[in-house]
Amino acid sequence: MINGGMVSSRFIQGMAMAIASSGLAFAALGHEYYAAGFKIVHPWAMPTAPGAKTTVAFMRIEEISTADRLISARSPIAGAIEIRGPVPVARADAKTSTMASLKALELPVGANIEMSQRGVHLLLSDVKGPLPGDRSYPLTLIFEKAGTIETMMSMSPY
Ligand SMILES: [Cu+2]
Repeated sequence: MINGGMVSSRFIQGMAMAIASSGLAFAALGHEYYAAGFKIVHPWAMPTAPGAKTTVAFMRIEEISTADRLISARSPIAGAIEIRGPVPVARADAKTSTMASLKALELPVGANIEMSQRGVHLLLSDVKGPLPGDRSYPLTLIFEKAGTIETMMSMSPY
């Protein structure tokens, strides 16, 4: 909550959405993990239906005080995890981008990274599913400097 307005409004929006979708008068706050040089907030993945082989995972990375790079991820529920993100495509008529596998996600000092479907996210393939929405699974994140961070990925955006 160090960023005042922006975080607060997102927080309130998140709370409102959680209350609207659950019918409950409270919401679980995002779980957090502290690494040397940054904080990881609420790793989560889309629940999957039976038969689905892929899903996507997201998190926020905040309070970055030491530049680092997310270089890989793994989980017992997925055969492989790729870091995906938009990369620019050179075209004569327009600037556009396409989704591609990234070697790493850069964590610049001072940045607040929010993974998203259209931005950077994790793509889990060969998923050992179905993955219902009321569970959590291990997600190991490997950073160049901070090393290996063990997290739990909830199957819910809240
Ligand atoms: Cu959480």
